[in-house]
Amino acid sequence: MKKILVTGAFGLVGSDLVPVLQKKYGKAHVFALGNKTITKDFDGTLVRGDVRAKETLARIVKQYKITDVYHLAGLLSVGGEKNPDLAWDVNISGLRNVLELARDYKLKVFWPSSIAAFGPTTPKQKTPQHTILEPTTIYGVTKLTGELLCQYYFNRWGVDVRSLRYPGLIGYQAPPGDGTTEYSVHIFYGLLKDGRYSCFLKKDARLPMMYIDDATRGTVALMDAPGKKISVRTSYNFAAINFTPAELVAEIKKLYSKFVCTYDPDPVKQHIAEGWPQSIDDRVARKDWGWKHEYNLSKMTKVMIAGLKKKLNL
Ligand code: AKB
Repeated sequence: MKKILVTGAFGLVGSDLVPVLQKKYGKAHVFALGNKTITKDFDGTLVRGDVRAKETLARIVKQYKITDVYHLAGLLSVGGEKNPDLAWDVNISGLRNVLELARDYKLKVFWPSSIAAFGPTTPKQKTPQHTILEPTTIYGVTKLTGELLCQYYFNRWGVDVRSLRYPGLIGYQAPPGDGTTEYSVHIFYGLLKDGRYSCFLKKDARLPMMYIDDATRGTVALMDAPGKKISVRTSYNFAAINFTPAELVAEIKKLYSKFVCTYDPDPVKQHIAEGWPQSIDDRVARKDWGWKHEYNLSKMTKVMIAGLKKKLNL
């Protein structure tokens, strides 16, 4: 039976992925690694540690007989620009530690890359799987480096590591992280708490996005796929929807006509957004292991509002 370690278990992806894995494999088989942020009433097996501490990770792997790692811990684009050294250390040293342990203990690994691995020289529309990768943020540099490390550990040591280039992910279980696409989560808090929101991107900043349930389903499907179906060992393009802040506002206004959104673009965040693709061609993932998204803009907006209302007791 699998024994699964999830690092970054209390972040945006982990908060939704851990319950999915607990349901599939049983609570006793899923170990949630937290460092600073740990959800108060977490229902499951909590282990504490920092992904930069290889010895701690090795102890956990041995003690709990871990077979699979979902290595989600990492800084995002905006947080990375605030502290590039920390971004490199957590995102790269952490990943190397996991890959080394995966080689030594024959672990299967999932690691998320991001649309941030692309850059201003990448084709912006329907960005192909294999294309120009010249990221300009430290976060993007760590994602591109990480993709190549994953491929290297697969080719050189046979480590079964699989990866997805996550677009902007939208969910309500965890508070929004320090990223660029995260305006699409903050906006729902603004809507429900104040009836208004001041957006840090321009109204026409189109970006690839995905509802979190699609992301967790796709992540588990990739990990479940037979190895012979995996043709990409850097990271798969992975897409669902794309929209601009104005389009999201229009969708929200269908349900809350009085909602007010103003625009006060932050130069750093807007610059990051302008360096990323607007839409992604993920046909390779669809062909290789049957990826298919389920949430469009309207469905995502409705579940976000209902879910966040419940979470905030409104
Ligand atoms: C960010 O905006 O930094 C992240 C991402 C797209 O990887 N959400």
